[in-house]
Amino acid sequence: MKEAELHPHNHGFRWHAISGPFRIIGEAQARSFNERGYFVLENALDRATIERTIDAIAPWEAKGEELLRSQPNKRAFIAEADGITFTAHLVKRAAALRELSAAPLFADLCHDVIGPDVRLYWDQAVYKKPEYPKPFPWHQDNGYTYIEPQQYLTCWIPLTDADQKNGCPWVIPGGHLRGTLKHHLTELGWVCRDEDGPEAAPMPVRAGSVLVFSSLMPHRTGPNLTREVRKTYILQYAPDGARVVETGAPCDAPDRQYLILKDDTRVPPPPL
Ligand SMILES: O=C(O)CCC(=O)C(=O)O
Repeated sequence: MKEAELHPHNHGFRWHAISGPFRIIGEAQARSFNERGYFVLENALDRATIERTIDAIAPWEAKGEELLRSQPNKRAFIAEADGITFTAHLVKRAAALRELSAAPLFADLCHDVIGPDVRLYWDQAVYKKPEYPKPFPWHQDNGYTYIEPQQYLTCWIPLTDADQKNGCPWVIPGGHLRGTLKHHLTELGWVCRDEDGPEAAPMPVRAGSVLVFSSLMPHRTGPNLTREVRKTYILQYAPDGARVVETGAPCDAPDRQYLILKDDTRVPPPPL
């Protein structure tokens, strides 16, 4: 396959390798993050936390679905009623999610992968509805809103077991190393790669485990061919000082992009 073109904002990118001492990850996970762009944190969340997270998301996701139904073609940007919903900025609405975003687990991950000063950058639930046949196409998270530094952290937290039948992620190991790639916009989302190619690998992840990957790791998710909703909650963290390149805006909205770590010390989230 032809080498992908770089994003026009991406000049002179060099991968910043993570190194210890670590608080929560092991050497093998660090190596995987550096070489492949991702790792799995197994059994990181207990059942009660997952149930609490699902319950906190439910009313907002339902409202979003209802709103989509009232839109032309039941769509808004890349969301589709009875297909795929994106419910963003839930930390502004649900105390349980605010707590989760700043829990020691994620603060420790931020220390190991970004540190010493880190903010929550983005949060959203992504629900794939039963028998939704469309994939979510290959992209890098920094291909949506280009921020600098390009290298930030995505935690893909399945709330239901995710596998190839219901739309688990697929990854391109090593695809993070050249920085942000050129993307083009389609009806299904921004796209940096049209075909899987031989290196594409499915990443089934069970509820309770977390798929941790770089904002630069190309990934896609498959269709949901089952009769159940595939549920995931995504938390992204960026170094304090990160900015949106096109506007220069700092990623520090006080109500949702609060500090998680300051001088390597965990910061409790501001109250709702
Ligand atoms: O969870 C999904 O199906 C896709 C979500 C995703 O890749 C993203 O929000 O960047």
